[in-house]
Amino acid sequence: MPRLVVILGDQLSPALASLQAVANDDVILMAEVMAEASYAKHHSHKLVLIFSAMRHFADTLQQLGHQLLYLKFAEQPSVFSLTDAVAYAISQHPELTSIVLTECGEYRLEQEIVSWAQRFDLPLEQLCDDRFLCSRQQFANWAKDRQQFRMEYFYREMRRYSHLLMNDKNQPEGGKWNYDKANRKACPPDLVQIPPLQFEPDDTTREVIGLVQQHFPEHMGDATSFRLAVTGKQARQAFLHFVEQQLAQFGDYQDAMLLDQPFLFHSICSMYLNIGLLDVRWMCLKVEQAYKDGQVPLNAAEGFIRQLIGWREFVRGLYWLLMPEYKTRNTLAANRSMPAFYWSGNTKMRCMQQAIQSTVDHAYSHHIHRLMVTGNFALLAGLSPDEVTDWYLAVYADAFEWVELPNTLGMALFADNAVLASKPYAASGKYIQRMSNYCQHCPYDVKKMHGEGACPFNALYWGFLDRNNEQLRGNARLQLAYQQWHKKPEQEQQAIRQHAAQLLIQIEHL
Ligand code: DLZ
Ligand code: SF4
Repeated sequence: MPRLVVILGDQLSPALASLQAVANDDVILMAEVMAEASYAKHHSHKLVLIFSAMRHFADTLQQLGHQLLYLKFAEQPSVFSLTDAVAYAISQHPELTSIVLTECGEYRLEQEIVSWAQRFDLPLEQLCDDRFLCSRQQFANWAKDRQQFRMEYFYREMRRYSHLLMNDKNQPEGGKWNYDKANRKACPPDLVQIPPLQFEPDDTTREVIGLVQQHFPEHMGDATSFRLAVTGKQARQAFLHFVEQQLAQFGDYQDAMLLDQPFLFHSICSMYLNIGLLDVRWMCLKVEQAYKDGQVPLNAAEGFIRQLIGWREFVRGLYWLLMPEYKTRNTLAANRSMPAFYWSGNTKMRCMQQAIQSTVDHAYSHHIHRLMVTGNFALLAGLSPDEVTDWYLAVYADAFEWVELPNTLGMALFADNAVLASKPYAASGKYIQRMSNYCQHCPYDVKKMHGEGACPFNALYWGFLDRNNEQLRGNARLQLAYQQWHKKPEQEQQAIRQHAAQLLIQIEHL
């Protein structure tokens, strides 16, 4: 009974559930299609990464002797979407009796996939994606009787379940579950940083770079500067390089930012993990081993493992639990259009310019750039969650909706009615000054609240609290901030309000 086994562009894992049971007469389908390449205006590096990694993965499947139908981009004029690709495969192989795939990562695509059974009149089997530690069903069980979903409690369960960084008595290594407070040091500008591994494009990648330049010339980034890993082997090399060279410092400096240092001590491996080139359990075991061998401190190992088995699994669980309604939320009724500089980096605000420039150059910026610079600005300025979430989904090579939407809509924009975060991550310029050296290189004055040359983050921060007073003043974690606001003389408050309003009028020119 030959089956059609569909492998998606973010399912490039040899251990994928649907590949485990492939029989000799099954046909594996992989397709580079316009619909997936254009539902967001993906960064050109993201397109090169996915297409090149798909082609390399297909080569491996072929070498293993599988029967593979691989459709290159624009090769078949009738194939625009994955549905068209399935139709084409069935027309070429009328002997196929069913369709199998591992559950996909986005609600949008899952809706399309479930329509295949009826459309093609074939049974459709969707397998659980066991590349995640926690299945959708397990998460739903965990969430069932809870009033509030807090990552910390979920994370503790995942630590017990995986037994990562747990001692013989099933207690957390070092006595504490979470060393978050030891992850927030500012980084001295002269600390030596070893950059992530880069890979020269091979013939396959060069061909894909040409394709992306030809078909997606308007998309962000210069495809010719692409130097990412495109195979599992390269991705593992890149990750081990991180563990050996950077992880020890990652613990202290994971929230730090430095001028012209887009990577600092971050692994940039989320983009490999999210398309299946790396395995989350293998990564965590390597990090745990580095700690056990005394190569990295506990705050580094725990901080890294928390991101993977805590945060990453938690946001995926919430996404599937709350979609599709989740995407429509806009708790603070924010509706301002995004200024054009989000696409170019052309702004005088040094912190924004740095975060956006590394996005343009590398389809990457690290979590504090995303949360506390570009995300914080979007929150303070009341930018439309629809537009902002589209931007994040498009410009980051690691962005798929299951991970991007909760991080942006919930964490950065506080638009999800406090499901993900218990308070908005709103901050004035002071936070950015503390965690970076950007303010020393900025024409704005971080100490000034209003008037000529004042740091825009300051007035926008107070303006945000003032504007959302009705909704936010009851939040226990904002009491101190509101007390500070109310302590300001009326005249000062008025000057800040006026400056904030002026900034929003001139937003395109900041
Ligand atoms: C993101 C992406 C892109 C750009 N292109 C393809 C493609 O051509 N073929 C494919 O199978 N998958 C692609 N993907 C990944 C899918 O969009 C992905 O499976 C969904 O985003 C769900 O996570
Ligand atoms: Fe950003 Fe304000 Fe600092 Fe300039 S002064 S870098 S705008 S926080």
